[in-house]
Amino acid sequence: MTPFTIRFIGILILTLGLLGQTYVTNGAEQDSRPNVLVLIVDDMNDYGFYKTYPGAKMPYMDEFKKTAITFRHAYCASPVCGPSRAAVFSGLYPHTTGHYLNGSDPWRKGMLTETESLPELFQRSGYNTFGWGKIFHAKLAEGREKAMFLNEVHHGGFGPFLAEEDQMLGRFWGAKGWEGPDSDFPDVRNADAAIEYLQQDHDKPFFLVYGLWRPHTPFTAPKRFFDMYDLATIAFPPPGYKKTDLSDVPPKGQALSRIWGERWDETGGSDPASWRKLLHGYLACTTFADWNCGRVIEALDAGPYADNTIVIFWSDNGFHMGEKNHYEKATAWEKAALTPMAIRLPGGKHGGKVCTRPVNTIDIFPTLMDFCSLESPEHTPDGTNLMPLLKNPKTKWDKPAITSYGERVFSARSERYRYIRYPDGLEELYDHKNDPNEFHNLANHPDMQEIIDAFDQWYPENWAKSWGGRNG
Ligand SMILES: [Ca+2]
Ligand SMILES: [Ca+2]
Repeated sequence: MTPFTIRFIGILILTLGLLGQTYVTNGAEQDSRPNVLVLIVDDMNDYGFYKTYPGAKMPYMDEFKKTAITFRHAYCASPVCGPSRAAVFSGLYPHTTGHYLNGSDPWRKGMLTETESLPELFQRSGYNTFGWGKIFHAKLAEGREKAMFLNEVHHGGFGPFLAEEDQMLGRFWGAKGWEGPDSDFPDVRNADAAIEYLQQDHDKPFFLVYGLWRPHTPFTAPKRFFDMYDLATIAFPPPGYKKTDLSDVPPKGQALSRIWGERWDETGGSDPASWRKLLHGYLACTTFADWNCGRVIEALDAGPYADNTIVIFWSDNGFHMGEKNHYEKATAWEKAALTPMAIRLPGGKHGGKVCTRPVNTIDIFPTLMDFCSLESPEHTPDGTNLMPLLKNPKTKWDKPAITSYGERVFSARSERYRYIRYPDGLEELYDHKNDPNEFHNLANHPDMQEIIDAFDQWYPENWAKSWGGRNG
């Protein structure tokens, strides 16, 4: 090493040291903005969270709800993983971006390549950002993940997969308890990482995202979660199932219900034993996800950030387990659009309250912008700032929650009704006050025209051309 090199390194160390000092001092003295903990579950429907399925168990979230505002009518912008998450993290609807389907490559095609994401906005606004697990369900452009999260994100994946003899319809299906260690599950390892982060000292407020891979298929979880249910006595069929339900549904709706036709035909209505088994698996995976989220929340509560953190729990979409003769998501009905969602304010303000106003997970973006005093992004998010509802969950609210699945597959939910319009103009309308399972399509009832007209004003004028992708 030459004397020059030694001197240069010395100056570098000194400079970095001074920079570090300034940084910490500023952070400690000036920044009292709240931390943010985001918990995302994958494909979790209303069964356990909203108690629509008798006996579905979510003990940890039951406790959490006592300290949070539960949004009983929360809906996703898209009823599948990738587009739903793209909408939340960009604040833009699928009909704005053209990303309606899984596999549309939302972050590498079209306007989202140049749209600031929520984690990027947090980082630019002076937050530490930490992401772990399933977050986007889509590839990001080179360097983009680094611009979002300070850590190197560990994703994990859908595994572990069941042994071939236990699979049904391929490796993504099947239902059986896992005999190996808990650590075989990415959700467990990722929760551990989030817990560790919550116990560390941070020089700035943080934005932490923990994304789970369950209750998404394959339906496997540590065996003890399967043992919490008795296969022989679980409620069966699910309360929302009616064999002839599709008779009053327009052809496009019927087609969506058959998007994976053979899956339902082979292991559903014609094979109740397999259907029951899958239901058992879904319940077990729901309870497993509840446990993982609960561990992270308990760590938050036991650590230094308990009182200055906003916690947001949501699922990227709902899930059919036979309702409308369909498994999974990718429909315009309540079962796929409704998502568990609860927000705990620092200090647990309004804990235990239930907000019945229709909201959308896309509203998270503008809400956090306001709540955490973030910089303004260049784009204007489509969602609605939920601050009025966080201040008073009974605030008057006229806007319905919009969910779409493909160009002009429009669905909207008010507090009482769900309205659906397909590209050919055919419609469905359900009155949830009298028909919570959406059995009776009232769209052609003459008394309902006024209700339909009210929804019509929310029908988007422009529908971005689809970037394609795949069904499901
Ligand atoms: Ca999903
Ligand atoms: Ca029906």
